[in-house]
Amino acid sequence: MLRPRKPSSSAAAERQAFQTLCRMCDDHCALNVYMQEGRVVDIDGFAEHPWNRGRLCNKGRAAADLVYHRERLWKPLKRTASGWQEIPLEQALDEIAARVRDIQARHGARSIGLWKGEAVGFAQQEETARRFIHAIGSPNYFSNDSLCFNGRWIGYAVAHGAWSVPDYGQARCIALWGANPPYAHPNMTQMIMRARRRGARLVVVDPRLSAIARKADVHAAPLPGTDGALAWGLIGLLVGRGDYDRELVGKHSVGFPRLAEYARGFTPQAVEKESGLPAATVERIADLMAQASPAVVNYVGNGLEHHENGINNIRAVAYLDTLLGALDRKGGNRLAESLRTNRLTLYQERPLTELGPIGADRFPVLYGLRRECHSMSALDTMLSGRPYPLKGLLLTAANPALTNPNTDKVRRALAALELLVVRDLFLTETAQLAHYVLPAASFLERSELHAHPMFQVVGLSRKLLSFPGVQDEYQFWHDLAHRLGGGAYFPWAGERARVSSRVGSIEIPVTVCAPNEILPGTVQITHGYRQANVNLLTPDDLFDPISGFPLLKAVPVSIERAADRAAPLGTTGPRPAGTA
Ligand SMILES: Nc1nc2c(c(=O)[nH]1)N[C@H]1C(S)=C(S)[C@@H](COP(=O)(O)OP(=O)(O)OC[C@H]3O[C@@H](n4cnc5c(=O)[nH]c(N)nc54)[C@H](O)[C@@H]3O)O[C@H]1N2
Ligand SMILES: Nc1nc2c(c(=O)[nH]1)N[C@H]1C(S)=C(S)[C@@H](COP(=O)(O)OP(=O)(O)OC[C@H]3O[C@@H](n4cnc5c(=O)[nH]c(N)nc54)[C@H](O)[C@@H]3O)O[C@H]1N2
Ligand code: SF4
Ligand SMILES: [Mo]
Repeated sequence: MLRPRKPSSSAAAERQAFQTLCRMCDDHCALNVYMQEGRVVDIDGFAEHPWNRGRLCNKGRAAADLVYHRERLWKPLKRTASGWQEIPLEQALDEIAARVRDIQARHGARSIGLWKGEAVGFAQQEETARRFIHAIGSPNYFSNDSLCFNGRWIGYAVAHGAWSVPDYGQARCIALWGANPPYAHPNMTQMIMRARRRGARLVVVDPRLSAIARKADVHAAPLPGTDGALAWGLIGLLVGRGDYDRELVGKHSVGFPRLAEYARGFTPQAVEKESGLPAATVERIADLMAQASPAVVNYVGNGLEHHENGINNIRAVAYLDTLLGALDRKGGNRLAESLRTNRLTLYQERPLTELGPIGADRFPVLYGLRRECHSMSALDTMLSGRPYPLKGLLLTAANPALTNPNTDKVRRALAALELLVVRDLFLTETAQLAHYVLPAASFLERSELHAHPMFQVVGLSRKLLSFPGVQDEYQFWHDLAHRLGGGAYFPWAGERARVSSRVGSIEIPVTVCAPNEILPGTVQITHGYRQANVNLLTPDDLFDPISGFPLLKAVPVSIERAADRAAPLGTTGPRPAGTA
C-alpha cells in the first residue's frame, strides 16, 4: 500500500544545490550536487566552471549510486574463524593499533607498510598517507604510482629536468602517444577537440584504432612497445633535414652530437622494420610536426610506460620536444610550476632512509626522484622475508589483487601477512584477504584540496555527506596515529573558532558538519562546559510569552577563525540560525 508522503514544508526538505569537485578520476569536474532531506537526489555539471563547462561523464552523473550502492560497506568487519564479524569502529581501531604495535615490537618499525591506491588520488590524500607511515617510524609507503604516472614523470625529468604540461589551447599539432583521452580524460578531450576545430593537426600513436584515432590526421599503429623506434625515426628526420630549433639545442642541451649519431640508425625503413609502421607514415608525421613547430604538443599516456623499455621510449619523445623548440613555448609542452601547497610529508624532518625503504636499492631512481617504495618488491618481501620482514599492511583505495601483475602471486603475498587492513567502500578481491575491512568515505564524504598542474588550478571539494562509523582518509590516519604514539604529527582536529552573539563571545573547537548532518548555516553547541560555556552567548531578555522560557535554541551568532580574527569562517544569514 502506498503511504502518503510526509508533508515537506520544513527548510530541511527543500532541494538545495552544493558545488564541489568530482574525485572519481583526475579530471576533477565541477559538480552541482542536489540534496534533499540529507540525501543526494541528483547530480549534474556546474555550467559556470571553466574546466568541464557543465559536462560530466556517466560516472560523475551517477556518483550517488556509488554512495548509496546496496553492496556498500557500512560497518567495520573483522575476520574470525567463523567468517566476517561486524565490530564497532573504535574497537576496530583499538585492535588494529594493538596488532601494529605487536608486529613493530617483534619485527621493527619498518615491518609495517602503507599502500595507497588511485581512488583517493594524489596531493593531499597522498601526502597525508606518507606522513602517517613516517610518523609511526616506517619508510615503507607504496602506491599505484609504482605502475602509473611515475614512469612518465621520470622520463621527462631525466630528459628535461622537469615535468611539463601540454598547452592545447595554442597548439598547432597534437600527437597523442599511448593515450585514450575520450575514455580516460574527458576534459582533456574537449581541449583537443577545440584545438582541432581551430585547425590543429592530430596524430595518434596507438596500436588500436581508438575513438580518437578515428578522428586523427594520422593514425600510426606501431607494434606495442616500439614507440621509441618511431620517436628516434622522427628525431633522425628532423636532424637530417636540419629542421630543428638550433638556438634551444645549442644553448640549452647537452649531448646533441651523440643524439644525432644514434638517430642516424633509425631511417624510416629501419623504423618500419622494427615497429611495422610504413616509412611513409613516419615521414608524414615528421612533416606535420616540422610545419607546426614550435607549437607541437606531444602527450604521453599509460600506453608508453607499461613496458620494459618505457622510460627510454618516453625520453625519446621528450627529446622531440626539444628539437621542435616546443619546450616551454606557446602551444608546446610547458614546464610545470609546482603548485605551492604546504607539504604534509615528513621527508625533511624524518626521512628514515637509513631503515632501507623497500625497493630503494633495486630502483634508486624511482625512490630518489619520487620517494616511492616499489610495490611489486613489497609483494616479494611479504613472501620471502627479505631483506627484512614486512608483516603488516594498511591499504586504502586500492585493489591490488585485481590491478597488479600476476594476480596469483599478489594474493599469496597478501595472504602471507600477519595483518592486512583494507579501507574500501566495497568488499573487493583485496578486502576479502584482509583481517580487518574498514568502510571508507567516498569523495562526497570528505573535504580536500586539489591541485592540478595541467590546468594550474587549485580547488577545494567539500564534504557533503557523513555517515556514522565511516571515516574519511584524514580521520583514519589521525585516529590511528594517536593510538600509535604518532599523534604529535596529527595535531589537527577541527579548528578553533570564536562564536559571538550580542550577549557575549566564546572560543571553542569546531567540527564542520556535512549538510546532511545539520541544516546549513546553523551551529550546535552543547551546554554545561566550563571551558566552553554556551550560556555566555544566550540572551536573558527574550521569553516565550506563555511559558516564560528563555531563548536557548535559536540564538543568532557569528563565527570567525579563532587564530585569525580578521578571516571570518562564516556568519549566520538573516534568519535566526544559532542553536545553542
Ligand atoms: N594490466 C593492467 N593493469 C593495470 C593498468 C593497466 O593499464 N593494465 N593500469 C594501472 C593503473 S594506471 C592504475 S592507476 C592502477 C589502479 O589500481 P588501484 O590503485 O588498485 O586502484 P583501483 O582499481 O582504482 O581501486 C580503487 C579501489 O578504491 C575503492 N574506492 C573508491 N573510492 C574510494 C574512496 O573514496 N576511498 C577509498 N578508501 N576507497 C575508494 C574502490 O572501490 C576500489 O576498490 O591499476 C593499474 N593496473
Ligand atoms: N573512465 C576511466 N577513466 C580513467 C581511469 C579509469 O579507470 N576509468 N583511470 C585513470 C587513470 S588511473 C589513468 S592512469 C588514466 C590512463 O589514461 P591514458 O594515459 O589515456 O591510458 P589508457 O586509457 O590506458 O590508454 C592507453 C592507450 O595506449 C594504447 N597502447 C597500448 N600499448 C601501447 C603501445 O605500446 N604504444 C602506444 N603508442 N599505445 C599503446 C592502448 O590501446 C590505449 O588506447 O586514465 C584515468 N581515467
Ligand atoms: S571525467 Fe567523470 S569521473 Fe572524471 S572527474 Fe569528470 S565526472 Fe568525475
Ligand atoms: Mo593510473
